[in-house]
Amino acid sequence: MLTLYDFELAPNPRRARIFLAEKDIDYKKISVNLRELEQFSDAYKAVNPGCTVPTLVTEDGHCFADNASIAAYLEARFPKPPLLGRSAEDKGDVAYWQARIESDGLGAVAEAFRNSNPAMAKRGLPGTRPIEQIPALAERGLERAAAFLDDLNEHLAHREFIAANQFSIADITALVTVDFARVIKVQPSEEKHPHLCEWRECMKQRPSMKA
Ligand SMILES: N[C@@H](CCC(=O)N[C@@H](CS)C(=O)NCC(=O)O)C(=O)O
Repeated sequence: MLTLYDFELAPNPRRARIFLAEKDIDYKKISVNLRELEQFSDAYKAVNPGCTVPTLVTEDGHCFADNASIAAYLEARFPKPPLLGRSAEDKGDVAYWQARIESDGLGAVAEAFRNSNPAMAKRGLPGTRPIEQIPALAERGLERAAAFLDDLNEHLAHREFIAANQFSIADITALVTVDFARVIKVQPSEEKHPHLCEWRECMKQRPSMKA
């Protein structure tokens, strides 16, 4: 059986859990408690030397140490339902939006959170090297995250899904990003972001979102 190294409260493993749930794949979960810094234990370093979650380990011991590789592997092995796009054009569109949401959305929220939260002192970026927080980056992250919500709202004005007129990994990443943005107190409002709020409500109806 596949094994997912996971942490319930963190956004990146949640992306992998939702992806697995959408494909209805059975797997075993092992929790790596980031609050207790278990990602830096020797046992976990042996699994993923980058010390981040999620990591997916296959039945024969192959490790995939981030969401991009996990999604590529699962899509190839379990093609249905397709979450990276169907046609060549759709795959391109999904990849475009996935990259944009990761950098302009999740990247912005992480920038604000990691550069301001006391629990993230000397952990401005994930990994084993100490990286000082930069308060100006926290401010920039807040501005970028707010702009991301505005842009996403505009994008969703005439669309049911983020990319290619179908549910995809881009919706998963966007939903996880918008939910996680609560940690920096940036959330969409009905007045300012009606299309984003409507899309979020639809996404929340999917059973996978509880994974
Ligand atoms: N690019 C990676 C990012 C993984 C990542 O940053 N995970 C965070 C949790 S959301 C982590 O493991 N942080 C460990 C730390 O902060 O030390 C992916 O997409 O999976």
